[in-house]
This record gives sequence, C-alpha cells and structure tokens, in this order.
Amino acid sequence: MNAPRRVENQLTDKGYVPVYTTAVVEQPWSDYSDADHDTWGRLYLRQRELLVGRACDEFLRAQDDLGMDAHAIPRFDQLNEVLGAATGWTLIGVEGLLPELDFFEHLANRRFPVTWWIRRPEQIDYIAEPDLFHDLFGHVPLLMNPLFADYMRAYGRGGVKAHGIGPEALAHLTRLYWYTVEFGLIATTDGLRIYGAGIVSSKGESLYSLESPAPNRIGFELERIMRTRYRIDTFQKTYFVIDSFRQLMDATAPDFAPLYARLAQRDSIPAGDVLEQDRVFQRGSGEGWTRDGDV
Ligand code: HBI
Ligand code: FE
Repeated sequence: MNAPRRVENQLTDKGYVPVYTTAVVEQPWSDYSDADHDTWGRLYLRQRELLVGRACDEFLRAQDDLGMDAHAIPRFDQLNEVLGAATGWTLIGVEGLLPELDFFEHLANRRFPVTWWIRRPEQIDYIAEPDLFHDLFGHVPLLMNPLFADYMRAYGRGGVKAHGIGPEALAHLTRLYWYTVEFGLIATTDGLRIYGAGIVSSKGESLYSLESPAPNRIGFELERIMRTRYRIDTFQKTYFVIDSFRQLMDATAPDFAPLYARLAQRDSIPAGDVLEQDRVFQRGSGEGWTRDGDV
C-alpha cells in the first residue's frame, strides 16, 4: 500500500503536527491487503467487546445500522448510501490530518474526512495520528444520529467563523471539539457512557475513562471547556460529561463572538484542575482498571 504523502509539519498549540495534502482521495478498497483487513477485524472485535456497557447505546446501534462488521474494512460508498439517507452526511477519503480551515469547511458541508489508510499490525495498540480505524470506527457511527450530526455541522460552520476571527478563537473552539467529539462522556440512567471517538477507538482509554480513579469527570459547561487545556500524548486528566446530545446542539446555537471576547480576558485552566463551581461526578471505582494503567 503506498504510504500517505505528508506535505509539512504545522506548528500548532499542540506542537508540530503532520499535515497532509488536502486532496480528497477515492478509497483504494481493492488495494487493501489481507493484513489491513485483519487489522480492522481485530480492532473491531476487541473494541466492540469492550464497548458493550461502556459506549452509549446510540453509538453501538448506529454502528450496527451502518452495517459495519469485523469481516473487512467497510466501503465508503456503501456506508454513504446509509449515512446519506439518515442524515445527509458523506464520507470522503483523505490522506490524514487536514489544515483546520479545510476540515471545518468539510464539516460545514456535511462531509466527514476519513483517513484512507489503516495502521500497521505492529501499531495495533497505539498510533499517534488518526488512521482509518480511528475515523471510521470512532467518528462515523454517531453521524447517523440526527442531533449529533447537526452538532458536527454547526461545529464546522463555527470553525470557519472562528478561523476568520483569529488563532485564539480557533484554539478555544478546538478545545470544545477535543472534550466532546474526541473525548466526551454522556450521563445515562445506567451511569456514565462513552461517545467520544478518541475513547471508543482506544482499548486503554475505553477502560480508563470510566473506571480509573485518576481523571476528573466534570459536567458539561461551555466556557469551562473552552478554557481547559489538554494534552494529545496521554490519557485525559479530565473528561466532560453531557446530559444529552440535545445539550451539545443547543450549546452551539448562539453566536460565539461575544464568548471569544470574554475568553480572551480569562486565563486558561490546566487540564487536571477542578474548580469550585464544577459539577463533579464520582471518581472511577478502579475495578476493571489496573493501577499500572494510569498515566
Ligand atoms: N483533520 N482529517 C482530519 N481529521 C480531524 O479530526 C481533524 C483534522 N484537522 C484538525 C482537527 N481535526 C482538529 O484540530 C479539530 O479540533 C478541528
Ligand atoms: Fe478524531
């Protein structure tokens, strides 16, 4: 399989990140090797087994409705028929991480960029950048949920606006994506459940996020989230918990310009801090999570 083409490393507040070409590419489905399909299948089975009782029902049901399974890497064109009918979204193939404006413009037009290549077998437990498994297994299913799909589109439109305002606004908005779309938890009558793509696509973090006593779990509060820094190279020090996808959708309804102006006057908050006004959920029990797993 030909390796993805990197264009440059972009300096962001997360340090240098590889930024690929912004070209939309056809999914080279017939070029995937047996090892690629096997990697997909092994990751799929391991995560689905872990996620029953840990991921929210909407995620698991949507993944089944999409027709994803462990037999082979799903075909984007087949998924697009189901996804398009459900919420009007389309998957497009990309080389990898896009410059933020390109990414936001795709979301604003209900296009979700999916990395066309999958990690190598020796990377099965961790890969530093999003690959096909992270994007397709992690991000795509919830695009079947009309409320979440509308949130993602509203987020994209907000991102295009934030990009026009400047880098500080963009940094604040990127934290919202990080603590919801990537690492969000949701409160249910059966307890906390996972919906964030960065968690559901990671074996370690699927356990750690719910069961480790180490991280904070704090109720969703828009400004609090947008002030909270994060690290890209460890498990999260704090997870934010929404009450519903409707809450997420409503949070993106107002114009953020006044919010950015207010945030510019306030300090950011270290990832591990807990504030007086935080709505704190109880700590993980530790069962199912060995101490040595905590970072
Ligand atoms: N590009 N392909 C791709 N996928 C992402 O999830 C992505 C991106 N570029 C930027 C980005 N995510 C984050 O910085 C978001 O917060 C915008
Ligand atoms: Fe992601």
